[in-house]
Amino acid sequence: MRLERVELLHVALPLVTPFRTSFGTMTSKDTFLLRVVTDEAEGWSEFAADPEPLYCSEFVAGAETVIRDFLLPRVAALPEPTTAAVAPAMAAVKGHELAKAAVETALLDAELRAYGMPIATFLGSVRDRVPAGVSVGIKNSLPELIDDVEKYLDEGYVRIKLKIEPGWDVEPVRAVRERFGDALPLQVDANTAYTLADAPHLRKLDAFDLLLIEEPLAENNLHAHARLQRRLTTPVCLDESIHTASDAASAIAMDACRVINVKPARVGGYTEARRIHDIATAHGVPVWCGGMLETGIGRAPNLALAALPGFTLPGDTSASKRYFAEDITEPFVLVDGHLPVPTTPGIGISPLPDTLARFTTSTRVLYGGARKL
Ligand code: OSB
Ligand code: MG
Repeated sequence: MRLERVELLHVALPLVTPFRTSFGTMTSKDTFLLRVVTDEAEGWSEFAADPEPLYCSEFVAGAETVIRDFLLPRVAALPEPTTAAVAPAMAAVKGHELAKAAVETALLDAELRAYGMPIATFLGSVRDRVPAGVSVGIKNSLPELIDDVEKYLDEGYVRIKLKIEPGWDVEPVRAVRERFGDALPLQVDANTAYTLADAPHLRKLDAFDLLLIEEPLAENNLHAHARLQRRLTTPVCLDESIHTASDAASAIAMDACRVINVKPARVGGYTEARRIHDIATAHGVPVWCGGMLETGIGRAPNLALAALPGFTLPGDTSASKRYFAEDITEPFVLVDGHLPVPTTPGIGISPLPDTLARFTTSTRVLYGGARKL
């Protein structure tokens, strides 16, 4: 397989409803897709972060520079840009996991298309559909929250995640438990909004039998998360703090978490995500697949990952209409609380050309000939 060309397409898709977290409010998904062209097939991927570095340190304009100036030259220097060779070639560049994931995934898509192999087969997926959870943002009032949760449960979602922050934590959890009962699979995500001094307050959540509390403390502070876990019965789950399989091994060894949110983008791509699944599963630590409000391009391969045997908790892999009135791919539709695992070669989906064109705000050639897009 020979790399001929890499194109970057900026896209902006309005969200059906603003999504508020402890780090900010998103009203649209503004990011870029990568399209790689090889002599054998083309491949697609989506950069998972946002224009501003509020969830993580990476951001759209920075990733574009990193990919163009540091990652693609290393990949282009390979005799063949196979999935096995790409991550090692990029390893000298520190960090930038989300940018690396975009490069690796587009090339993986091209390679698997050339083989005629679906990503689910490549990863070792064992299910043909995965249960869908939904992440519910911070609201202005409890009645508004209850209405939203009710709507999602009516649609069939099998697990609810509430975004929390100081001032919006125990009361919303109590309200949802009181209205929907103790059997509802329920979890919370703080996106680093608390400190260890909040441990006595966070302990109040133990009364509500939550599946987990996600990333309560500062990113990368495994020690603090381990100290918090000792004081909670609710399992601590890490998201932002896990960038590599090595981080996962350390966190598990320190009892800094009892569950891991695996976002392939956050850990540099699907090969590292698979390693984290393997390490966690060997230790009896459940994993689940998180999300970044991706379009169908990012969502399709996430569904394949979520079908691995160690993904025993429902993911934030929601249906397309939870995010967008119109997606740039065929939409993923909830059936009986589940989404289907894609079965066509590669990541299992392609952009719809006309729709993509409507949502594309600009394009660039990052590598290869300057043929008009
Ligand atoms: O922390 O899991 C998170 C969305 C954007 C950035 C970070 C997070 C989220 C979500 C929603 O919780 C996940 C999704 O539905 O895609
Ligand atoms: Mg999270």
